[in-house]
Amino acid sequence: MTSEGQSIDTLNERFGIVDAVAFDAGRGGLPRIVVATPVAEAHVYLHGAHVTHYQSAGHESVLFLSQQSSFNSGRPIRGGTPICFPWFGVNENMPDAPLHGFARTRPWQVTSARCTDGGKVELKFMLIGDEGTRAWWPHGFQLGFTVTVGDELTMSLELHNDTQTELSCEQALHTYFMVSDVRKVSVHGLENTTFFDKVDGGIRKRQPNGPVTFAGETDRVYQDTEAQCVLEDPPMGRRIINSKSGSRSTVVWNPWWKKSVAMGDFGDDEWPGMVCIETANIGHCAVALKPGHTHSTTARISVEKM
Ligand code: TA6
Repeated sequence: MTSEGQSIDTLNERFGIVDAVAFDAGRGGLPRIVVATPVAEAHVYLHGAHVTHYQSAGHESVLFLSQQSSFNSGRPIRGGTPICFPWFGVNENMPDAPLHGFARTRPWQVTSARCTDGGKVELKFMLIGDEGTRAWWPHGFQLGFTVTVGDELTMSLELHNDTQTELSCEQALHTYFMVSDVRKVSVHGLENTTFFDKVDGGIRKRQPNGPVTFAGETDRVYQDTEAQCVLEDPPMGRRIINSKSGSRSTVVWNPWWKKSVAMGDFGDDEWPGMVCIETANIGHCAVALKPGHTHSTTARISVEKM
């Protein structure tokens, strides 16, 4: 029995937890899970299994969500953590294919909701390859997604290859972080790392021995890195720590004003308030999965005061 197409009442009967987990009709009427405990709160839409909000007790909200975002089944939500799968960016072989793959615009099934140790809430979702996905990507697959909400936010993609052939795919947890002003923040952890600069023809460069700072549109794919990234935001008096496992690419992105104006689902003046740090596997760091094997890609997000 899947959760797809089930009513909000039925979802609450099956997966709701008093004083912790409730389903409601979110923006655009899309089914949404609201997690609210003394430790933290979060919102997750079944559309794309999309985490749109996370805030731990004693801290400000962590994720950016555009006020102009679409909330309908045909479009991705702009902000939070879109799941990019099974390709990242433009699909070179299919120019009319959806940017960043299909996972973020498919309805995911809820498979479990439970409270765990330390007042955490664990939510599990599943996306299984079907006729609709095979139209874009001719492979069977089972893609699990586990969200753990507590004093940290942990998101884990578990890709299982249930076919007889090797699978190769790209993926990203494309997280948008809320910041005071992109011109006043810095991202530490990528020092001396090779990256491909999508703002400069995709050419290969090397990060200097210093943090990433922002003085214009920034769109970089850092490769062969498993490093933890620390987003320092002095005006907000906080550090956001993005630790990861099962990921060898990290994307750093801010559209700046010109690209923001060109995006209909992103406010012209929203660009100073966000930075994407994306836990990914892209290009030569794509995932190659043998039959019967599983690959997990995990982002663990925490906040500390500066
Ligand atoms: O991750 C950075 C990026 O690839 C940018 O090039 C920009 O396209 C961004 O993703 C947003 O993609 P979207 O499909 O959400 O507009």
